[in-house]
Amino acid sequence: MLTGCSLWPKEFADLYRKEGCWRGETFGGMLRERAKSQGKRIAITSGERNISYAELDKRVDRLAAGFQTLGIKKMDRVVVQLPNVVEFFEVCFALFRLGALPVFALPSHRSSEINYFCEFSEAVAYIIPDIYSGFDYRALAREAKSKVCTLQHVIVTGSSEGFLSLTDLYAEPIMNEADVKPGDVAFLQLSGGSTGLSKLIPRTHDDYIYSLRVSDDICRINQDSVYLAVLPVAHNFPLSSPGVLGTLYAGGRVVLSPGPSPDEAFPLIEKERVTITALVPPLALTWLEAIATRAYDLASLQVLQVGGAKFSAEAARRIRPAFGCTLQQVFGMAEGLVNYTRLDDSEETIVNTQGRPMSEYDEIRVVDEDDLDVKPGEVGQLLTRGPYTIRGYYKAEEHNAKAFTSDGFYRTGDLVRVTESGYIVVEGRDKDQINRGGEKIAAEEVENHLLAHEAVHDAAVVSMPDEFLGERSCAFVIPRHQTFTAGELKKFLKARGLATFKIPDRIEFTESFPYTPLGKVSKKALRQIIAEKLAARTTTY
Ligand code: AMP
Ligand code: DBH
Repeated sequence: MLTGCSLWPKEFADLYRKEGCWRGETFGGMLRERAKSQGKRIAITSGERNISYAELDKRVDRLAAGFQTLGIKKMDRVVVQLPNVVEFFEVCFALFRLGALPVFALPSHRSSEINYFCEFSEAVAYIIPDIYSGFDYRALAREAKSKVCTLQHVIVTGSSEGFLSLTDLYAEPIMNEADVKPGDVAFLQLSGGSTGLSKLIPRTHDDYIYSLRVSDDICRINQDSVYLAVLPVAHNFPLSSPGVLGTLYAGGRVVLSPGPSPDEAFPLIEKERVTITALVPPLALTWLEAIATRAYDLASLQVLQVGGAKFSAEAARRIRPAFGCTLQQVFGMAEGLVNYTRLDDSEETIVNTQGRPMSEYDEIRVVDEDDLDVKPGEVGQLLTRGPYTIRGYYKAEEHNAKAFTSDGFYRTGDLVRVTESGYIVVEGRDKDQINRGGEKIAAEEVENHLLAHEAVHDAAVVSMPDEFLGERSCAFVIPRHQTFTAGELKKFLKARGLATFKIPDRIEFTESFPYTPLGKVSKKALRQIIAEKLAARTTTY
């Protein structure tokens, strides 16, 4: 057992097993089984490369042997920061087979996040590309290596510059397999966070594979499905809802897109006869714009999933006419609960709701500030518990006491209402977070970085409305004395190694903050101030 994790109490674990949710599968075993039953079929397409299930299975064994030679063993944590490349899969499955735990960093994370993930998870290894999207990840590795004492290995795909090269690690497979149990934690996923830094989310083989199986069923993923990965695969949505892992679970084919733009994705949809893909709302808007002017044949596309942030009903309504396929709204979270609109739902349900829980064992409550159930149809905070929703973050006892109820419900921080037919409509948020087109920003994390500047007396980060991204971030800053510019402050944050998407889109200097009657900074009032300012600007011009 990984220490620092509170998993499900025995009576729930017993129930989920008895009901057949948890069937005792592991990721290592799943790939082995697919390689046996359909070894010749293609698992992953990347550029001109097609990798069969049998080949993937073999390469995973060889890489696991290489990792083992380095001393990587069961329960070791390994920060994996890879884009949509085949190596992502080989690395993850090799670690799964050893019972070592990938910690899923996103390609957009920088030293501030990476040092923290390595340090907090006491990672023994960090796996990166050499250069991706113009950024040299080896610089991040050099910093992490000098700061984090547990970090023994940096492994690079491509030119390794003195670090270990991933290619050199593939070795003769070792026959004795690690004793990986289905109830073991398989990896640590990231939460967007609402207080301080991102929390780490322990997901077990049992619970995650259950979520894949149900997702596959709802999204009708089978051997003939072709899933195009356009979002970064380490993100929970393209990873599991049903995403790349759900596709592999069903024996389908994953096609890796090097990027999310229509110019990269549309030709791939045509060429590879893609049947399903997943987007965040701003990307869906970009694709809607592009489709009118591009002459690609996208007729193979059956389902376009949109999730990660609220998709407006107006944009949702345009999907079917533009793409000739079914829109599926997906409202999920790396902590567990995923809601889907069903493929045969009415257009009104698909356009106007964020779906309903995928599993009959998902329990949901909508509550007021006193944790009392609101009346049916009223807005409240969504609480949830179930066979694939965690009972606690990794090594976060104090935070867990607040983030979960005493009877194990996760407080999502989402304000929702439930329709008469049991569908969820997301109405807002009761957590100190900005959802920038699907990328989550914990306000407190950015505020702490701002406060590290000697000239900043106080800082408060809030969301501001944005037509394209839904929300952008705005930092209200009270300067201490000397004058400095917003540009300088942004540069300061960048130099501190903060991921670019977390750098405030706008900085407002002010002399004081509005306060609530209880003496807390009123973020609601700040949101209103900036929203009004923006609205005034659009009406003036
Ligand atoms: P995380 O906990 O970091 O995985 O982020 C999950 C959060 O993203 C949810 O709690 C919601 O706040 C937000 N989210 C995900 N999908 C949707 C959606 N379809 N509509 C609105 N919000 C969403
Ligand atoms: O935003 C998310 O985290 C998310 C969205 C859709 C998610 O984790 C998921 C589906 O599984």
